[in-house]
Amino acid sequence: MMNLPHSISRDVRNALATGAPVVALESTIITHGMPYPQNVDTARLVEDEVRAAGAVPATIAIIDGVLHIGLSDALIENLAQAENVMKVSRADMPVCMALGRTGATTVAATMIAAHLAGISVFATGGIGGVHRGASETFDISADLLELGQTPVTVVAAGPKAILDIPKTLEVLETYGVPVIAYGQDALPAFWSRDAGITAPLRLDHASDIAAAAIMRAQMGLTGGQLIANPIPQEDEIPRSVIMPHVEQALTEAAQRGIAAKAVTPFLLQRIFELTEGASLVANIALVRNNARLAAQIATALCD
Ligand code: PSU
Repeated sequence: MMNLPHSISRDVRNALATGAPVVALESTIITHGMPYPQNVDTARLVEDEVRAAGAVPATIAIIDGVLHIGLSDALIENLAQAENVMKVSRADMPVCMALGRTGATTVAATMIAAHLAGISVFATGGIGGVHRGASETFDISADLLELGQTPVTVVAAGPKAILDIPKTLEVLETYGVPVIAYGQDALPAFWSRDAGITAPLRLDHASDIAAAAIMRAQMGLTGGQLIANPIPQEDEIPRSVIMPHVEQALTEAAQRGIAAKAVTPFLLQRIFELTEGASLVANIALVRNNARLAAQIATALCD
């Protein structure tokens, strides 16, 4: 980290130096996942959730080639309104930094940055995964491979319902990633609490999730953990309601030839329109809920 162009905010630096809990937060959700101004409002609310739960938030992004661990309010506001921000994953992160460009970090890139900075817990909305039709397109998010190799516990609300969820679980199993449902047997699916599939693992306490991460490190195993935290009951959109909109958005994406990095942002935007904004309300609620659990896990790790 020392030799990289980077900037660690004072709060985050102090917390890391004193062994206080820190939670990493991503920035693609700000630039490519939500419209302005809900994106900046959400980024602030999520940071507030982390602080209220007793941890320090570290929102991560690349600004003019500098890897920022912890963004000031002004930088978050600028990023939320900026245009032509790169969506940066493992493949493009060094290019973005070497050329002095601005990039929002996906789950994969945020895990890399968090690990470089010594942060081991990260909260997001949903991870990328195996897209429908992947047997033809080979569209599998780099997030999955990153989970298989970088030791960060990622708290998400389960794979997004736009994905092929059974295939996403298969790939995670192949990469040796524990997929742990929090507090229930069913795997949650982002906007809904139940993907209709039982999760491979279940844990009910943040302290157990922390203990599993520590055991993993002690065994010298690479890779992280995926915690699938169900959206709160009062905020969920049941599968029967969201799935017709998901199917319609997927059909439109195929008709328009949307591919690669553009797929997830396109689908999220179309589902937002088709649900008349309800998908965004649920998305905001689930990210906040994930931030709370991540702060509890980070605190348990410090204990
Ligand atoms: N969670 C959200 N909204 C998002 C994302 C996650 O609530 O926009 C982003 C994450 O940054 C994740 C990315 O890494 O979507 C997945 O993109 P892809 O499918 O292209 O790998």
